[in-house]
Amino acid sequence: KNQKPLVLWFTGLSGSGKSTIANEVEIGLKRMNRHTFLLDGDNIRHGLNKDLGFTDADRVENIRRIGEVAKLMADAGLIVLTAFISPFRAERQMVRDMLPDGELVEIFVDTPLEVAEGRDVKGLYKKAREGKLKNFTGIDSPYEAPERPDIVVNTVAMTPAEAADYIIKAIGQRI
Ligand code: GGZ
Repeated sequence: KNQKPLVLWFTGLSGSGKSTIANEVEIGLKRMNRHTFLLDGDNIRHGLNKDLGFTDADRVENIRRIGEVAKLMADAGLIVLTAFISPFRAERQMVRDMLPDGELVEIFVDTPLEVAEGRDVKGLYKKAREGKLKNFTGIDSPYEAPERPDIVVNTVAMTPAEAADYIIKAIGQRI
């Protein structure tokens, strides 16, 4: 059976687990012989979007370009996974509107700020609290949680592997 194109759009705070979970989902989809591509900070913010920082305007442009790239890849038949904070509702809606009906799956990686900040793997929250890093999401830049996400994963109750299984089951009928 031919696979249907799909964009799995992960949104959540820095340190919420988006990249980890998206990686696990990609591994699962590959095991199912699906062709996938994961867009994340490593391949986008260091390349196509290396001219962009973290002002509101730059984040909007970051998400717009990622949406366009995801659309091209979905047009080529891939299952695209994206792992960016994507803090603004309006831009997530813009991406949804860019794509054919039903092609975008918004996945909210619902990790409370206290938990993400408690992990602080890269020490960025600490820097932000000390005022050494400006416009940090959740500290002095907003995160607008999705109101009607297609899928929500609670990373306090679930491991990344469990969250990935849950997501793959939830999209089961659509792939
Ligand atoms: C938020 C920042 C910032 C600021 C650098 N605010 O945990 P990380 O390191 O690996 O993930 C964060 C990443 C966020 O980039 P995105 O492209 O996902 O953001 S957005 O969708 O809002 O455009 C963090 C790092 O970049 N980082 N400065 N000020 N995250």
